Amino acid sequence: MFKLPNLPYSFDALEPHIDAKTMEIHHDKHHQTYVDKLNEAVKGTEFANMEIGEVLKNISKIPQDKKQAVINHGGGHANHSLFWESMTPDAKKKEFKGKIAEEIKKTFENFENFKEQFTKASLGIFGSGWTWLVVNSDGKLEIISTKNQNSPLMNKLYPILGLDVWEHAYYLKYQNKRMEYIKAWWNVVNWKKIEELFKEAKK
Ligand code: MN3
Repeated sequence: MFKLPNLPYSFDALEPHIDAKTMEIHHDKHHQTYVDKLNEAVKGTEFANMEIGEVLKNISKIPQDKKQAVINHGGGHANHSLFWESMTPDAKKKEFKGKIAEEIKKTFENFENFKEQFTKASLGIFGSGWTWLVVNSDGKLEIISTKNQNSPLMNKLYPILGLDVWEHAYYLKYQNKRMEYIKAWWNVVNWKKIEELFKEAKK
């Protein structure tokens, strides 16, 4: 059975950038619902005992009547698990450096360019979805967007940074101002974690 992971910090830890009430509802209610519905969908199947990443990589093997539920709720579970980990109240101590910084500069020329492209992709999503920094099958970095809770893992892309642009992620504090939310979010990105995930992805 899949379980809701604990937040690695308190609900108010990302204030003022992300408010405590949003974090509480987002983690305890939204993410919990993805976990519950995923468990419902895979109950009694071999997929119930797999890692969520493995389930999503093998999405084509999921029986047709359960497939969309696993895409939605399995994706929701995987995406949010990464989202919590990729933010930190100690962003200043976990700044942009190391191998991932080198690779981003190599791919996007400089950090500002990368940020601009990532932000543009996030603003360009119509409706609900995510923007990702992924490592592709050639080991190269790419910025992509996905709709709803579709996980990059279903397309053999390994996500190392993800931004949730569903309104539930920001509406309480930022209402319709997605740009303000994105700007604030950059202040809490955990580059140390992204570096770890990048090294894992390269293996
Ligand atoms: Mn969300």
